[in-house]
Amino acid sequence: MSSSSESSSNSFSAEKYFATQPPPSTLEQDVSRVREFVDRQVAEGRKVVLVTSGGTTVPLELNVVRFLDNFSAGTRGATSAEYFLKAGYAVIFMHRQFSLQPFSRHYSHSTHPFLDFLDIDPTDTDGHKISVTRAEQAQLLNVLTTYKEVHQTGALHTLTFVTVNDYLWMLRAVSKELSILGRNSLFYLAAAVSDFFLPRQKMSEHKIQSGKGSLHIEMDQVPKILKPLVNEWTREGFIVSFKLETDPDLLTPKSRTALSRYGHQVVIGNDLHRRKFEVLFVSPASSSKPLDDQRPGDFVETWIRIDLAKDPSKEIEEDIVAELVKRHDAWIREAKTP
Ligand code: 9Z3
Repeated sequence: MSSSSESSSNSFSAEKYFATQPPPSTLEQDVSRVREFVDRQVAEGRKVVLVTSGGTTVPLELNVVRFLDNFSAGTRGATSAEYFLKAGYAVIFMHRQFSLQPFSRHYSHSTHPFLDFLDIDPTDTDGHKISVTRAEQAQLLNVLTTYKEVHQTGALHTLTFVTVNDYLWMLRAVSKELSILGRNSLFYLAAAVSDFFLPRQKMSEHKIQSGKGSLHIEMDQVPKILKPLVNEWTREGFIVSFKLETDPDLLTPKSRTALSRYGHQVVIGNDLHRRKFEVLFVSPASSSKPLDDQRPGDFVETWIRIDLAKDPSKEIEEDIVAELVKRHDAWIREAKTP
């Protein structure tokens, strides 16, 4: 597969993208449910966070057999969603189908399969009595109690995407719905989104055949969606994007570049191998300076670190969310100050 990552000839503007790529078939239905959810939160005076989570796919065929995927189990998004709920936010959890979700993530089939901690009572001759092993009871009770409370209060709404096309259309539609909340909305963009895609017009209808030996596919660049998100779709939302790198030397400069380019509130840089115990917050030192004229000193940079050796059950998302809630509250207060 060949691609030229720096080529601009194959980059789509957001406008061109939405004019040429079809929306997912369930979009209208999804959006009307989001609208109802948001209206309820407005009536109840809750702040709303959109959490995106998991990786997007890029199908190579219309009748899709093969696709390109982006790395993400959905841990960051699902864990953060729980801490936002705890902080009193209503959460729209927009996630990759089958990736981790709030609450059920504690019982992932690969790391903590629930069948392993269920017991069948041997004294029950019908074999109908099932119980939870003693060691698991406290945690399950805890998770289940919060899960039930969240469902009762209606503070969590879930949306599903698979492809990068689903993701882009949904993000645009949901962000427009959130604009009614003004500064009371927060965007937490933790999904791992493909930088490249294959436009529908270039896709093979049927499964690509292997008879010709090697495979060469030229992909186009996915539009930089943060730009219209910040400038058009939601002018007042507090926007937090994530930057994922594998080369530690690139983390700080790339996070700064993302912030300067789009002019939003926070970029959280994370290294693939260190993301569970350290992240870098980058935000503008001054919002008044022209974005294309910023230097390293124009950024405020803060590392959040946790010590997993000391406290293995600590989740860095707890500290990330606590910091963001503080900053979001300050952002809301700032608008109220004459
Ligand atoms: C992230 O960087 C997330 O923190 C992770 C979370 C994907 C690393 P897990 O779900 O992993 O806990 O397994 N997300 C953003 C990745 C991304 O695609 N960012 C774009 C980029 O780096 C900018 S929007 O260019």
